[in-house]
Amino acid sequence: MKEKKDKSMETKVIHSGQEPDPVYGGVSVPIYQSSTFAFQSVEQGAARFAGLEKGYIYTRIANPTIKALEDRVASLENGYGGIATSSGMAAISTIIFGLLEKGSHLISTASVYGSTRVMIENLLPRFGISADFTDTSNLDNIRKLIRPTTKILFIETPANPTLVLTDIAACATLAQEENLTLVVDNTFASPILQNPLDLGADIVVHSVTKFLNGHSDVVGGIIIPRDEETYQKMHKTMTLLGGNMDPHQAWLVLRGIQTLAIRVQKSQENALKLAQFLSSHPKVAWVNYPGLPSHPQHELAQRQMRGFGAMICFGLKGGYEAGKKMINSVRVATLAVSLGGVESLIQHPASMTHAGVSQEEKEQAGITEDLIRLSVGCEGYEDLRSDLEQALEKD
Ligand code: LCS
Repeated sequence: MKEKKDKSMETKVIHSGQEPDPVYGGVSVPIYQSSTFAFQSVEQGAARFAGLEKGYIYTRIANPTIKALEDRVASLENGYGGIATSSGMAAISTIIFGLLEKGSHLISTASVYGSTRVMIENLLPRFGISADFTDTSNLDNIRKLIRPTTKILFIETPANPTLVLTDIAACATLAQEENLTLVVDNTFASPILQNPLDLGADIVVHSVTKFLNGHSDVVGGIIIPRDEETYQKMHKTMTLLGGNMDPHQAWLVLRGIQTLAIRVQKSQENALKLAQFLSSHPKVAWVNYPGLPSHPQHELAQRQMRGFGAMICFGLKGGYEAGKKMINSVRVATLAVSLGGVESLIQHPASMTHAGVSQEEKEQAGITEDLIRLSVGCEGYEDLRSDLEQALEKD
């Protein structure tokens, strides 16, 4: 891989992991759409399996197109390497099944993506693994839950959908003291705005479906461990569980990532202005956006992020009923789940992305009935603002 360590993010998103194709010189990474790779001899095949000779064997284990993506994201996150997966959920489950065993305990941010919570709560007990969810923005909440069997501290910051932040460096210190593996879901920030490994985390995970790919046309995930030992463990677990990415999927994400820096820049500029617009609107009851001084952890956002991101959540004075009318009336933003694409998306987490989480747990996590989540895209600001304005008038 070309050495890009000293380069800016804007350069790394374009070049890291990518060399002109050694066969024909193609500037774009070729799609090696092959499930298997020929050996020149029995001896060579055996040497590759034994790890004595470098080279590809089988795409579930490794593939050149997927490797280019893994190297690029590892470079953006300053990690040892990357393990690309079929989805963000495949990445999260690989981490959990790779690190935990019967009797293990996990602590997680309460406001995490709905399926992350449902998976941890519903699947893990069948394997003798238990979990507690808490507001990880307060370190004392975490401390109180640590048991001798606690192995993972899983945090999502900014959190889906509440945009509550957790102090990554403080969690890293705690994790080190207590011998926990700190896993950070960095999907909402993207590596452009936040690098958890630099703040002491052990593993970063992304749903590449979101900002990394950025075009709402691919589902995928990636795991970036900080050290080689964890990388090897995660890679082995992924190949055994079988949640690998596909080469064509990897190629689309490689292409999407090349504009990550400029997309994030544009969408967060839009988001800050929209958050300010919503805050001053008479029908809006509250707005949560890390870039507003009113955000409870605005100071932490300035400290641990390089920008405030493109996600906003807010509630209307008329509550859920008013919110429903508003969401049904937007015309530029699209009513859909997911986030981080070039197009703005709006949704209602309590009945959509977090519908599987119980009422009591939603309340504990701050996922209120009136909460509307807006993923701000790269459209013209005035178009987005006037669209929200006309939709708010429908209430
Ligand atoms: N982590 C976060 C923070 C997410 O928001 C999601 C998906 C995942 C992991 C899982 O990734 P996937 O398997 O979907 O690639 N979040 C979604 C959301 O908020 N709306 O639709 C999906």
